[in-house]
Amino acid sequence: MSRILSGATALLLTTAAAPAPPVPPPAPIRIGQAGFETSGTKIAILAAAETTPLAWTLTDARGKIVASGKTIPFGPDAASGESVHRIDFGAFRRSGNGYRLHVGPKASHPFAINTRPFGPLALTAMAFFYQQRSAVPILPDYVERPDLARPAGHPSDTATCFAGRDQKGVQWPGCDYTLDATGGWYDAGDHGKYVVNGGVSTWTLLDLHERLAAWGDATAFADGRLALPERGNGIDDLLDEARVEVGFLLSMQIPDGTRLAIAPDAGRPGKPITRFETIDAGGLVHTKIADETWTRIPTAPAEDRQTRFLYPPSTAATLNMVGVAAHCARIWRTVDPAFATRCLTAARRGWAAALRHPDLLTSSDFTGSGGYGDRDVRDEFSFAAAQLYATTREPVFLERLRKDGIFTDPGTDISWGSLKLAGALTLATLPTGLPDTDAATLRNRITTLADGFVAETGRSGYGIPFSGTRYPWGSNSTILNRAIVLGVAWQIDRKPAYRDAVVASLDYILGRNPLDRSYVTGVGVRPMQHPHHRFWAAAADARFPAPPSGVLSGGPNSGAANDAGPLKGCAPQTCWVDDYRAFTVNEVAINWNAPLVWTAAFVDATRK
Ligand code: 9MR
Repeated sequence: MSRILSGATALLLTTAAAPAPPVPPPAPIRIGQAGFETSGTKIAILAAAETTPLAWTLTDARGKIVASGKTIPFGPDAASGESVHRIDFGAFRRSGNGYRLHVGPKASHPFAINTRPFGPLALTAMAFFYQQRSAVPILPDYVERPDLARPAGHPSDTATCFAGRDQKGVQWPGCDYTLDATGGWYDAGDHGKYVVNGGVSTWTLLDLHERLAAWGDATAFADGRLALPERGNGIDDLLDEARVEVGFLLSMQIPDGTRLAIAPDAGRPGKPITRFETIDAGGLVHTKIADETWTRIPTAPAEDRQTRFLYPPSTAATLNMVGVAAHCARIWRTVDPAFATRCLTAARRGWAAALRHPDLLTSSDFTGSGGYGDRDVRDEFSFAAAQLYATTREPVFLERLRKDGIFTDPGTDISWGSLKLAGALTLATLPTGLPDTDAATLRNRITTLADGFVAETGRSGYGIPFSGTRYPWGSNSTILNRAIVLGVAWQIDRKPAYRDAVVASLDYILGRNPLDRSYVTGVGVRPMQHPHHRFWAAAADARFPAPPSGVLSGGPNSGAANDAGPLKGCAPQTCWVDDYRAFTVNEVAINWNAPLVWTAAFVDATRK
């Protein structure tokens, strides 16, 4: 091992990353650059001011016209800031490469039509997680280029509670214990490890695992499918990877009988922290383990010299761990019963602690790491109760879910801070012991929600299930999380429009957008190349590697329109730049790649 390690270090120091090849100029006809399914939906978008239908042609690799038709004018579209037309060539069903669409002198990039355009994407997007692992060396055998190997970062991530002044000048007292939180995934471009974001990311991957069989592709991530040190252990590779984060989440739980000074007013806007109170903190979960101050780009994980701290426990972090640990308990029951039992014990302990401390909010006032502050933890209670119920079938959790109204309002979107819908998706479609009428109610709510998303594709110029103009930080994940809801709706009643809207979401992410960019590295003709990442930092320092394939950018953030600088006044879908410094639009993160894996695997598994 040490030889491999020093080899990786030497590579890191001596291999100059190849400069990123320039991307070709944008094309006026936008397509999903991963290509189209032979028998699937095929939509391209043309930006053009004309208001009447225009003639389009499709040519094959030899330039021969193989299909033709008329565009469908949409008109002005606020999200893109363009006037657009839709080109629907779904009736053309012949596999091949080098196809192009044309409207007058305008043309698309060349593209492929084949049976499984999204299969490779699911695997390459999943490879992101191995490369985000903390505490283990990233070995050359499991990465696509030798310069992506690196020594282990934070191989012994043991820390005590933050003591000192936060950004608002509050003096935090610290604590008299340490937790060993070694392992897990780094969150994003930074080296923080956050329970809250680990929660939604792990749920997404475990949820995918639980559904693959229902989609007819139980072996999509079977042992050996991913490049992982665990390959050959006889266990599904998706589970091997997810377990890395489950283990981290469990490690952030406070031992029973621990007394801790907490700030009851933390995380409440307009309410400064003026007092601390000592509580029985046993079972609660710390929000994050992270650096005391921000490190620079580039910083290889192994070169991070910052002091790391545990940041205060919160109800939200506790319930994120509870939900995932309960999820773990039912999945690993057959795979590793001892691990499943450990998970269930942690989940129960966490649930009891959250009931004792139901409104311990997260303070976002520390520097060196992200906030993930969340003022409303009702949805985290629903998520945790849903996973606990699905695993144990104990009535107390169902009563809680009823009281919290999951059957009347399961929520509308999934994000790191909104987990009720994630719980509802579990309850609606998995064998959970839920009474039939309740399951039917939930299924109905989910298809109704999906119908609304399909309707939004009709109101969006680029045909995506998101017709708004407020593009939040990480908007690509907002869209892909809607695609998850659509995928589950398809699982419920197989309406083709649901699956088509999932494909539309992926097409948008992969180039069918006004910037004509694939937001996924290594995929398509104009991929993102310069993410905000402390190790994949070739753009900042040629001694560091360029990113691997399969990494999703956070995507357009309409907040950037108000900043002075190149994005000032940008139309929502164009508030993005491929610049490693632009962390509000071009970072990468576990909760963004996870829905990319889910949706790509869904489309691939449900291919005709
Ligand atoms: O994804 C998070 C986004 O919703 C928030 O608006 C933003 C600011 O608080 O933080 C994002 O998460 C970042 C986290 O705080 C630190 N690691 C990188 C994450 C992605 O940018």
